[in-house]
Formats: sequence, C-alpha cells, structure tokens
Amino acid sequence: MTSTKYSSSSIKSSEITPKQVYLSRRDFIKAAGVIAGSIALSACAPKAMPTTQALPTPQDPSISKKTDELGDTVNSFDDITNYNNYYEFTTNKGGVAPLAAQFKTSPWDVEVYGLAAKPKKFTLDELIKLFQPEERIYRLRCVEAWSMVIPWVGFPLASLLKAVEPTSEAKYVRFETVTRPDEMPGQKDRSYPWPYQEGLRIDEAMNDLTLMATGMYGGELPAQNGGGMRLVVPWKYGFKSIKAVIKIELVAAQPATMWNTINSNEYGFYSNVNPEVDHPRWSQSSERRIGEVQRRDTLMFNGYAEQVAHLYDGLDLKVDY
Ligand SMILES: Nc1nc2c(c(=O)[nH]1)N[C@H]1C(S)=C(S)[C@@H](COP(=O)(O)O)O[C@H]1N2
Ligand SMILES: [Mo]
Repeated sequence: MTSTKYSSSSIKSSEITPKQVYLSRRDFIKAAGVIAGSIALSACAPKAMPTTQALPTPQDPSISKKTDELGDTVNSFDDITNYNNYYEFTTNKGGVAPLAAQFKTSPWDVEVYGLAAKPKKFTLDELIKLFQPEERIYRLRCVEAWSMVIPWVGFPLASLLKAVEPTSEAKYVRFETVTRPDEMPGQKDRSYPWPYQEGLRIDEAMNDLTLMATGMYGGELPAQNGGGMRLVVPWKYGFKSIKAVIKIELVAAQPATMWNTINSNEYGFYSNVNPEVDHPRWSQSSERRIGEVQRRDTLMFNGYAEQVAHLYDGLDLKVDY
C-alpha cells in the first residue's frame, strides 16, 4: 500500500494551533506555507512545494488520544487518510491517497439553492467564518462492515440550511460531488452515474448530529477524506456521507442517490446503520474496527439511537432500509 505522508515530524503541532485553523483557513494556509518554505530551505530541497497540492495537515499528537462519547479511541491519522472509499479516484482503498494528492481543495465554493428564500453561493472561507467549525468525534461505519472513529472539524448542516431559509415545500436535501475527471481518474469510468449524489430528508439534515466537515484531526480536511467540504451523517452507512460537496439543493421529492441508482436491492435511501437488517451479501450484525482484531457488535443507528431514533417513528426499518 502506498501512502501519502502528512509527516508529523515536518510540522510541529505547537506551531499551528487547531483553533487558528478552524477560525481562519487563509491565515493557516499562509502559516503552513511559511513553515513548509523554511523546511525546504533548511533541507536544501531542490524543488519548490507544488502549490496545487493539498498542504500538509498539522497533526496534534494529543488528538490521537481522544475518545468518543462511548470511550472508543480515535483512529490514527494514518489509517484515516490511507484507507478510503472514494470511487472518483479508485476503488482501491489504499490507492486513493496518492491519487488525491493532486486534487485541488482550495479555493472551494458551495452553492446552496432550490426551494429557499435566500439561495447563495458560499466560499469555504465564508462558511468557516460564519459557522465557526468545532471538533466532533464520530464513529464512521461503512456498509462493507468496517468502521473508524474520526475527529472531524465541522459545523451543523442545519446552520447552513437555516441561512438560506428553506421554503415550506422543501422536504429533502440533495448533495452533489464535484465533477473533475482530469483530477479524478475514476470519473473517466463511465459505468458509474457521475457525479456522486446523495440525499437526506429535511429533518435528518436538520438534526444536530449532521455535520458539514471542513477539517479533520485539528487541521484541514485532506482531499482523500472529502476536502474542500463533505457531509458526515454518523448514524447512516458511510456512503451517505458524500465527499467534496459543491451543490446542496433543497427539493420537494426524494432525490436519486448514487448507490441506490446503481443497486436499489442492496442500498436503500435511508441506509441507517442497523444490525438487524443484513446486506443481501453479508451480515451487518458485527463490524471490524480498523486497527482492531476482535470484531465488535454493530450498534443500532451506529450508537446514536438516542438522538435519531425518533426520526423513524412509524417506519418499518426492515422495509425502509
Ligand atoms: N463523493 C464520494 N463520497 C463518498 C464516497 C465516494 O466514493 N465518493 N465513498 C463513501 C463511502 S462508501 C464511505 S465508507 C466514506 C468513507 O469516508 P473516508 O474515506 O473519509 O473514511 O465516504 C463516502 N463518501
Ligand atoms: Mo462505505
């Protein structure tokens, strides 16, 4: 497995505090540039740092010791950034990081439109200034039955939606990933219905757990994890958490989603984590936490039942999967 190194030895976390990163991405980029430049000088590096490449992310070593609300320790930065599902690059989980190294995550614009009184196109910098991203440590459970614990930096999607004032006709939210086949070689494979799209019911979108992630591990959001900005819905299978979002549309009807379009027998619209509803080809009753040997029991709604079970009152979760 090849790996792109966001070397912890090259940038001391003490030199860039996570707070600065959350508050002002532009200042962070300046600071990182200065530090990267001084490293290049001291090492007499013959090549300049390519400016289009994702900048190294400062890793705060104290973050790797943090736990989620169940006491589960976060996965390592290396695991999170080198074991990825991102079909726009490749279907090989270890191959995403090296291919994503050339993907431009800045500048990044997100258009929020549709059934809203005040539709608006935002820059990522504007969103960060407006909504003050915070750290949220969530479990991510892939439908393939592996999981990780990831310290995201982000803000509630609800804050962004409220800012554009959804009309009463808005019942669903549709999300779309960027289309850039020149930077995303997997998008040249025409057997997938690009762009990747996802959707949520408006009440799911408005739930406080639902995050727009702008960072990770106290730093920027690496390209392979969905930078510029991605959705994180921790009680649903990982494919709902769409990466590299550029469009958020308020709509009246349930939108088409990529995996449901490809295979509706295996991937539903809701796709809530549920140990009692197996995937047609494998059990969902247990999962493999990356970095662990013993399998764990899958938790209903991935352990977030208290916050979200009420959203599904009256639904038969075996039918509406
Ligand atoms: N645009 C896009 N978003 C995506 C995917 C993808 O292939 N393309 N894969 C999904 C799947 S299957 C999972 S499990 C998570 C993985 O996120 P991670 O690589 O940050 O852990 O991203 C989801 N979001
Ligand atoms: Mo996944």
